[in-house]
Parts: sequence; C-alpha cells; structure tokens
Amino acid sequence: MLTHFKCRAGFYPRSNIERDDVPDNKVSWDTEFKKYNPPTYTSPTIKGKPWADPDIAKPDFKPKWNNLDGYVNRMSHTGNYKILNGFPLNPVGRTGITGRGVLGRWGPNHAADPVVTRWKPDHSNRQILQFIAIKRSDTREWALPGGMVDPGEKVAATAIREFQEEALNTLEASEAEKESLKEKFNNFFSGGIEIYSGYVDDPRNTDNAWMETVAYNFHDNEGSIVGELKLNAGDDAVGVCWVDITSDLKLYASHKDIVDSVLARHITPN
Ligand code: RP5
Ligand code: MG
Ligand code: MG
Repeated sequence: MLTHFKCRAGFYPRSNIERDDVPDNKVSWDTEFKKYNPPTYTSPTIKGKPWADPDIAKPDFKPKWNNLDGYVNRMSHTGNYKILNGFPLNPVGRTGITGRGVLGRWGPNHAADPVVTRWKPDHSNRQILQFIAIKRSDTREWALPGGMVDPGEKVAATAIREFQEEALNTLEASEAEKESLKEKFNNFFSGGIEIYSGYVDDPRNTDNAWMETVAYNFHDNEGSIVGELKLNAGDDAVGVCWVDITSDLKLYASHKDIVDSVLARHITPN
C-alpha cells in the first residue's frame, strides 16, 4: 500500500512548526488515532499569490473538489479523495500537520518531472544509466528538475519547460538562444515516455494539501543529442549535473523511485 515518510517527521519546511508524531500503523485515515492533534499551518508567504488558492473559509471560494475546476486540476491521480469538514484529505493518510503549509492549492498540487537519460560515456556495454539532476535551492537536495503545472498547461509541456528553466536556465536565455534550442532538440523532447503518475512523498505535504506528478523519460540511447545540452542551473536550482543511477543514490521526495522505474525500463536483466 502507498505510504509516506518524508512528509511526516520533524519540522515543516521553512517553519518552526513541528509535525505531530504519526506512527507507521496510524498513517491510514481508516485507523482510529484518538491522540492525533496536529498543528495547523499555512505559510504567510503564499497569501495573495496568483498561483495560490484563497483561504478555504473565504465565502466566495467554491472549489470543485475531484474535478477540473476551470483551468485548475483538482483531480487526483490516486482516485477520488475524501472531504472532511470542508477540507480535502491527503489520499495516503496523516502527515502530522493540517493547513496547506507552503503549497498553493488545497488538495492536489500538480507537477511534472522530466527524467533526461543517457548511457554513461566511456563505459562499455551501456552499463550505467545517467540522468540530469538539479540541486534544489530550498533543501539543497539533488532532485529531478520538475515544477508545477500552470493552470491550463499540458503536463508534458510543463516537464519540458521546467527542464529548460532549471537545467538549461532558459529564463535568462536570449530569444535567439531559445530558438536554436528549439530547432536542435524539438525531436528529442517530443519523444517523452510517461513513466509515473501519482502521489509524491514531498516534505511540503500536509493532511490537506499534497504533491502529485507525472514523470516523463527523455532518453538519448546513442548519447549523440544530449551532449549538446549546455547544462546551467536556473530558476529554483543552484546546481545541475549528470548523475549515475546507483542503488545508494539519495534524492528529494520520492524521486529515487521514479528514477528507479526509468532504470528498470532500460536495463535488461542478465
Ligand atoms: C516535487 O516537487 C515534484 O516531483 C516536482 O519535482 C517538484 C515541484 O515543485 P517545485 O520544484 O516547483 O518546488 O514534489
Ligand atoms: Mg521551476
Ligand atoms: Mg522545481
């Protein structure tokens, strides 16, 4: 059964709010947990942001839970989530904190993750698969260069846009540079394969707001295309590089599981 670890321990990111302790066997909402007394936290930094929902108590805020709500997708990849006393409930279970923390949306917050891969150069027999990782500025952990789906944006387009912003720093590129990137890599980026869609065990998740993603693999089997990519960390990334996919690799949220699914697709068992 799906569970979560990274969003149910210690202090909530960028706050001094400590999560209530949720033992492994009390994560599920179906298990009674009388002692459960989570603090409520919604970060003041998201107040009034155009990408954030208003306060849930606001009388004119009438979200269409489990539906496409205008351009905002409030559907979950996990199926219909429950609403309790007007609040959407995390589909995996308790996190030790209520409110929506630093997340913009109540309920699911949709992201997309690009997994750009190649075989490690100078290694015979295609033994080691590498992917492009970024270092996140918030937690300093290595991660996929993913980001939030803009309202109305196609998820596959988000994955490509976020890759270009975070791993190639196109936010600071000239129009001519962007045009040349488009010409060279259009084919490569149109060949993405969906690897995963679902819940992310993100440290920002709460009982009422959580991350979900769709991850796509863009694989350069001959290694002839991606060598041309000029890696340059941008937006919310402070580092970028090719990383070997190994068993002891540690990544942000549940990105290691996603990267492992990509590896499983490319490695044929001997
Ligand atoms: C993760 O957060 C997703 O898998 C995606 O990589 C990321 C999106 O959030 P930001 O990078 O925009 O903070 O849960
Ligand atoms: Mg981004
Ligand atoms: Mg990001």
